[in-house]
Amino acid sequence: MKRTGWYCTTIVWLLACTVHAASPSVRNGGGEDILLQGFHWNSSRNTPQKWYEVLAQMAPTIGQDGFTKIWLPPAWTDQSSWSDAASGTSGGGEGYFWSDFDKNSRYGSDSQLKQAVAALAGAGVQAIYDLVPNHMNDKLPSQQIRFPRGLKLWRDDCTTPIVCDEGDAFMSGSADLNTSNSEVSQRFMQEFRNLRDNYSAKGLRFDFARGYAAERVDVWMKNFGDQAFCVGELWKGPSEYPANDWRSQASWQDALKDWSDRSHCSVFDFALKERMQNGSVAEWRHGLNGNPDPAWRQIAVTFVDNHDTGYSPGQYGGQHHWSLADPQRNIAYAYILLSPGTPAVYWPDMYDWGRGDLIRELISLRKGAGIRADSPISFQPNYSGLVAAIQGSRKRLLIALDSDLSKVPDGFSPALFADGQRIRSWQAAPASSDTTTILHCDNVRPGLGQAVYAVGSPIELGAWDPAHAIALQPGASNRWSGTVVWPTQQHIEWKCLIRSLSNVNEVYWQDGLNTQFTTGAASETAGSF
Ligand code: 7SA
Ligand code: CA
Repeated sequence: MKRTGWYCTTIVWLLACTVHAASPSVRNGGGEDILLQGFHWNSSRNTPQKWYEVLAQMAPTIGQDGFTKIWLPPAWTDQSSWSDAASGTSGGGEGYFWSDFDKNSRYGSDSQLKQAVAALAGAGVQAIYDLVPNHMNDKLPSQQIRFPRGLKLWRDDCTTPIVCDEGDAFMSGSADLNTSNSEVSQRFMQEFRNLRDNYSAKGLRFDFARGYAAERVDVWMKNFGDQAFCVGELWKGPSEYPANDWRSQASWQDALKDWSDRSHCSVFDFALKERMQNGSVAEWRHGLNGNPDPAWRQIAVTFVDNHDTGYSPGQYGGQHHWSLADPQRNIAYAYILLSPGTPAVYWPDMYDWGRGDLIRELISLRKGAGIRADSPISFQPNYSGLVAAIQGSRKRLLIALDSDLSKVPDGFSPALFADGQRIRSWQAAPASSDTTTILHCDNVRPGLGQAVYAVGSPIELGAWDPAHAIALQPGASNRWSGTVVWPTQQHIEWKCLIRSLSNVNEVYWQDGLNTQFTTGAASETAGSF
């Protein structure tokens, strides 16, 4: 008996180990998704059709356009209405001030929701539900049924100095629920499973993620489906953290990665959004999706605008808290659809404002090249605008947005040109992983007002365009050096160049043959004047 017991214990132990599959590094859907935000701020006011009817009707188109997931508006009924004298706006009913889990909402009836989701599933588009666990309408008696007062189910059920909340308050906080309360958490998990089992929820969006603990989201996802897709809306800039919080001194990217590491969910790339709003096109490289580390790129859900930041068709033009200027929208969609991260397209850009053709072409180019959320991207700072090479599994893409790039390296053929040449892209055979090489130019003596550069066949060396050669740094005994990261096993040719600092066209070439080099074959290569 003893031995059997021992075997049994061992087997149980083994099963337990295998059954408890390790949490995924991040629940980002696998990295091949293209998301559609399936609503805008005024969709709940759509007439004559209810919004869910529009979605059911559009389902085949949405699938053919290449979307794999759709972010639905909050399904829980929202009977609120508010008006703001200051801004002269009013609203309510959009789902973010919900009062019950009842799915009969201003977007349509429970059965219309099910019909829409079934039609979308039939078109190969998975439903992502928008959840608002931070708060609910605290003004309606109906909420007393599920969340009675005085039982520490609400933020302000606890007195000072601490409130019953594990995150920020929505506005005054009187509507905040106490997500750390097991009663509240259980009710939410029961409803999340209901969405999964009866409403085909294949993934979740966590609204106002600043309002509760990231760890809570991980608990909820383990309960909903440990491998399912989830994305958090953490819209909180460094200046909004308390001075004693490390994130007040960190970057937008750092705070987003920290939240993702604790929730194991992807995050809307507000770091990229902030650069799109406040930086030049060249600075869009500083989004989470452009991070050198694939573990950072793969958690990003990139977007140009959403129902808060952007305009919306209909009353007041929506909310437009932080809208990207119209002339920048096409190149912004080119960037998010041809670069790492999981791109999310805002409904009106696709179906109301005439960008659908461009977006369809960009989606098909992305898919043809096999670009994924974690794909490598290398930015070429020696050009104006944004020039980058993205390594897809099937093609290597070269993109030039608002750039002065004029010479294209051998091996690249034209892919997509649009928006009056502001968007240009080429594609080449897929390249293998990157390698780092040190380039040296020896025996070189630049004059006053001159410097030393390397110019050569690959894009990293300006495709033989002296104006886009890369600058080298002076070292000992007339040696100038620089480092380049590029795909390995590439045959390249290059030369040293002396160029005037004030006139890119005043150049002195290293004479003789080009230096030939196969990247990765050695860690450095040298030319000499
Ligand atoms: O300003 C934009 C950016 O400019 C840049 O230059 C700045 C950025 O930092 C800066 O660098 O971004 C800031 O502003 C954002 C927008 O406010 C902030 C961001 O943190 C901040 O950095 O984003 C916050 O607000 C968004 C709307 C949230 C973000 O998660 C949050 O971080 N988005 C989501 C959350 C909600 C709420 O669930 C939704 O809000 C969004 O659609 C969703 O995407 O009984 C309670 C109560 C009382 O406490 C109030 O006093 C009373 O007035 C109720 C009443 N409140 C009403 C509100 O006044 C009214 O506006 C409420 C019941 O209804 C409305 O609230 C709407 C909200 O306006 C709307 O955006 C809410 C509920 O219907 O639904 C939406
Ligand atoms: Ca809260």
